[in-house]
Amino acid sequence: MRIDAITLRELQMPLVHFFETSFGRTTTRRILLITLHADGLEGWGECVAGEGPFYSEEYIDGAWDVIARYLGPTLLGKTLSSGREVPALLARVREHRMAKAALENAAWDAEAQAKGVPLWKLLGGTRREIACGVSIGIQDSHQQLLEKIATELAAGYQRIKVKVKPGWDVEVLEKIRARWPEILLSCDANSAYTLADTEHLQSFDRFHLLMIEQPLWSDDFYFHTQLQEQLQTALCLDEAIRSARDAEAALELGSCRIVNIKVGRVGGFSEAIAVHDAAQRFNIPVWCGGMLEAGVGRSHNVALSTLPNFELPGDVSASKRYWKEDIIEPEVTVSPQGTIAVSDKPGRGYDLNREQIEKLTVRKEVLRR
Ligand code: OSB
Ligand code: MG
Repeated sequence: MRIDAITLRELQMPLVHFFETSFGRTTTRRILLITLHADGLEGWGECVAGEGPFYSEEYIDGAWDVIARYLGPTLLGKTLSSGREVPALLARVREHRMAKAALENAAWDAEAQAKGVPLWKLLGGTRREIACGVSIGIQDSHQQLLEKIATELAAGYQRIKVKVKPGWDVEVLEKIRARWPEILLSCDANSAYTLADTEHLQSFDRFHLLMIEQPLWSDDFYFHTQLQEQLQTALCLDEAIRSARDAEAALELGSCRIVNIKVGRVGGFSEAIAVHDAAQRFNIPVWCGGMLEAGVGRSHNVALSTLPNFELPGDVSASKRYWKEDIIEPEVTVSPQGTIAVSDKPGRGYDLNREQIEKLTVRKEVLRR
């Protein structure tokens, strides 16, 4: 595949319901979509960077800039036989993993179409359906949160994850457990605590959570090890794991017992597969995280989740939980058993809703040699 042109677009997509974490509230997503034009094929990728540099240092305007100035021009005119070749080509640029992932994943998307195979099989997937959980943000009231949980359980989701932060944690978990003593329940702090909160976090043990996700600093392994040693509950790292090397360091240190994989956070499918494999060597289960993706990113998450070590329900859920209308056709749907079935169609398995994409596009740039 010779890369003839790269299109960048920004879509503005209002969320059906705001999403709040310990670092802030999102009401409208700004989605950066990439199209690689190669041999008459179109590979699509979605950059999962946030609107601001709060989850990590990346954000959409920065990603757009580094793609338009550096990463895109590096790929233009190159002939690729596989998405696997992209990381080496982009390696001269440090970090900017979410920006790189959007390009690399678009190349895999095109490769799957060119080879006439489903993307999930190309990635090494083995599952025909994936297990789904939901991530529920901080709400305006406890009542509102409990109602949301009831709705998602009724829809069949297999695991509930709630966002926590100091002041929105123990009381919330107490109320959830009082109503649903047996459900698979976890919480995600997005780095809202410090080691001074160890005793407070130990008090979460009584809720029998599946895991506590990223309680401490976003760049830390060492202090998570100290915390893990003092907790019964398993820790899971999200933000801190940016590569397979990070996963190996964290697992060797004992910083966590579960790993969240986000393909954007680790820089693309090649590295996501390497993180998956590293965790598997340590007998550590992984699950697929989400970044409030629109349909392109969501379909890529579905494909990744079919790899064998994705043993726990992920945060990849139905399009309609986020969007009035998604940008793919069909939208991602979840069965009453809380699963998403994967398609045998070549490529990502979901067509683009081009009319919807055009309608939502607020900015567009085409890179050519
Ligand atoms: O930490 O997993 C996270 C959303 C934005 C940024 C960080 C996170 C999240 C989620 C939402 O938890 C997962 C989803 O439903 O896409
Ligand atoms: Mg998280």
